[in-house]
Amino acid sequence: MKLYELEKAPNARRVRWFLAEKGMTVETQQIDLASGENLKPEYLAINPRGLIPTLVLDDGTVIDESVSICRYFEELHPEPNLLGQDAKEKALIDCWQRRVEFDGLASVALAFRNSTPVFANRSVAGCPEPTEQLAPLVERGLMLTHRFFDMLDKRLGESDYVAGDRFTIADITAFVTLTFARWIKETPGEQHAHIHRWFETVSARPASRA
Ligand SMILES: N[C@@H](CCC(=O)N[C@@H](CS)C(=O)NCC(=O)O)C(=O)O
Repeated sequence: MKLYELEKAPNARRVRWFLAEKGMTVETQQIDLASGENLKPEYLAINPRGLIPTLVLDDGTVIDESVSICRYFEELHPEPNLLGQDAKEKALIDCWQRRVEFDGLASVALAFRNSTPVFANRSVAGCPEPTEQLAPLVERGLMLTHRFFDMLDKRLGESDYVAGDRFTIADITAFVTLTFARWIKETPGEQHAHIHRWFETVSARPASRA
């Protein structure tokens, strides 16, 4: 199997980190988003959505969503468990993972894609048609990012990790979201003490450097 990805890209980092937690390695190929390699016919023949990460299995099956790729690896290598052990834990981890992804990662991406010069006219990831950057969407993305910081801090005031008392995929998505937010110069403030405590703990994991 082969994983198409880009070292710098937040979604690709989620998958790399997940693999590193499990001590797994797979063949990878870097796809340069800045130069638009993901929108060239060669890559669109692999993934018509023009997105990374994309996992292609030996039988040609294409899996092109980060969490679905992680789910596949979890089935292959169940330990350490990152997606939940029983019905309740699986549902809660999925719930927090999705909250962080939709409320946090997507909000940072909205502000980033609509403001970064390298994506001028490419404000929608994977879209080959020109998509102009829109200032109101930057404003919206920033507002939602701040709301996300408040929500995450409140959550981490209630539990050690995002989905409960242990490290899971929800922490990977949240941590990657916070480091991605630095690209738009947004960081949690002094009032977000729970985030800072958790961030320090999670940064100490060797796989966080994957
Ligand atoms: N929902 C997808 C999102 C994937 C995504 O947006 N990837 C970005 C890189 S982080 C991308 O491929 N961007 C393409 C582009 O910049 O045109 C996932 O979770 O895998």
